[in-house]
Amino acid sequence: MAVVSGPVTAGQVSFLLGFIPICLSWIYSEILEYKRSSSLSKTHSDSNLVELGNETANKNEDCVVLIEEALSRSPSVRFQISSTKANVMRFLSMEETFLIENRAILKAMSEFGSILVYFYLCDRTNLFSDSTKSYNRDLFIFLYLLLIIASALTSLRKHSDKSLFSGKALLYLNRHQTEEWKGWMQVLFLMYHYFAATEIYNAIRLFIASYVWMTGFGNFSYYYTRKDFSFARFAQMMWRLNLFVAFCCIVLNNDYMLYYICPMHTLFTLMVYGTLAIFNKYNENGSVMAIKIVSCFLVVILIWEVPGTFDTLWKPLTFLVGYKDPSPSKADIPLMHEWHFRSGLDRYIWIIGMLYAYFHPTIERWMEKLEETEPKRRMKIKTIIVSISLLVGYLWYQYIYKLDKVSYNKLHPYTSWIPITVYICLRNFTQELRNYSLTLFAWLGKITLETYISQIHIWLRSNMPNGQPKWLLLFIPNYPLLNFMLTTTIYLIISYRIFNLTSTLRAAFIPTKDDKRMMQNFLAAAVVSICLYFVSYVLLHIAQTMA
Ligand SMILES: *[C@@H]1O[C@H](CO)[C@@H](O)[C@H](O)[C@H]1NC(C)=O
Ligand SMILES: *[C@H]1O[C@H](CO)[C@@H](O)[C@H](O)[C@H]1NC(C)=O
Repeated sequence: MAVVSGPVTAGQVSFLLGFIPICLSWIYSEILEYKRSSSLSKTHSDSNLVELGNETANKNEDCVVLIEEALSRSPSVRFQISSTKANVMRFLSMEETFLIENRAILKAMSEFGSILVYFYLCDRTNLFSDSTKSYNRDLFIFLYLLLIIASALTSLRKHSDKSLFSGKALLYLNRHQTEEWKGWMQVLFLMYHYFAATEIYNAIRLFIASYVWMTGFGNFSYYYTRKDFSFARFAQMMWRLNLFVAFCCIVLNNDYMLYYICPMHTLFTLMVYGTLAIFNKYNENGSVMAIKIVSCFLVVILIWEVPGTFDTLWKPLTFLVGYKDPSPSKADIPLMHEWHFRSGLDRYIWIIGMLYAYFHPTIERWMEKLEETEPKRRMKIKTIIVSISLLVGYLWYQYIYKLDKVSYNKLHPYTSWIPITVYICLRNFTQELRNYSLTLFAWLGKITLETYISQIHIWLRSNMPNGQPKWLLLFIPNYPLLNFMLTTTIYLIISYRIFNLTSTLRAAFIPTKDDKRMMQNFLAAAVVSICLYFVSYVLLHIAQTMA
């Protein structure tokens, strides 16, 4: 399949114009640091040894910690005090102390940029080749079971953390469980893409619904208990959800909607945030909460169920949520179709997630009481709950899951809560099941966003701007399984790096308690981007007229 890289865009040129100087100044800062430390070691060799020791110890720690430490340890705390504008000027004038102090940030930015360059090389050039997908049910199930067995043998962990609400033993959907849940769904989701396992389409719809359910559940719990509606917190959340995807869109010249999970989670996160932030003084009041939840349902009904509202409402944002599939068979589909379809499928489930989070303490108390009742009665109650769950699950499977794709999608928004509830009941009906989780899956669950975005370019291949990932990235021709292993390894390592880099850069650019500084950073970023874009635009124009 020939690659269509498309014309060079001003966005891509701006990226390069920003990336190259950052990379060079990082290298320069390392040289400066090297010189400084070697001149230091001549004078005080003893104290330097200690520092070296500290530094190697630090390397194993989280990057965020490293940067924060570096900031507080550095001789000048000027970085925090001096304004963003001053920092930009110091960078532009290549001030040596500034570069040395901010080595770690420059390094993180360079790595982030290099990963994007790697994305481009894999997806939009002929440097590597591609192959077609093929599905074999036997292999698919084999690989999945193999992973489950491997992770059960090596990473089954018992947790003994305390519950957030009661301080007693852990109950009901703790963090380990949600992350593990995300992880095993994500594995199936990714394998579904890799092997084109179209027969599990309905299950994939359900997994996405579960993620959205967790968005409602997790964010509601967070804002309800912490009551932190600060701008900084909000910006951090948006940064986490959208920083990497924004750069992918620029560098690979894609629409935001190609990565539909991101706009979807952003939208529903905003809705949860809005629900709780508006009149947040009254969140403790049960009837206010009831009104809020009912309004959520009404808003969703108004937007998605009343014909025409959706298009009218989103039309001004077409540049953001419009999507045009370049494949010829999809030429007639309206720009807004993808967004309507994707967001519509899970329009209710985030509210269900919020409801579950709201009643979480009640259910937890009830569970505690249940655990304290005498064993016979407890067994009876539990058996009844499990039997009902199994029966409901079976009925759902028989009458809804087995429908074909189109009829299933029609029912999905109204029924996806059923299997999710069944899963939650079964996943933790005994204390043992509750306390254990598979760490390997939980690890994968942490990086779902990154694995979701990266798969399109460095594991699969889309080969053209906005293209769906219909091909596989090929490093080792004629050895599909070895190739699968190699590309998967690189892909997972890179996804994990992106996860870490996003939080490193977040720590550097979004101060937690300084809104004024954050506004300055934001303005500076806007000014720098506009300048870069303008220069790139002019350069491209000149290049075109000369050609
Ligand atoms: C809120 O939802 C987003 C999107 O799913 C998620 O990334 C984030 O971790 C959630 N926040 C909390 C506090 O759970
Ligand atoms: C499922 O487990 C959670 C604890 O993980 C508990 O709170 C919930 O009530 C349990 N459900 C049933 C049906 O036992």
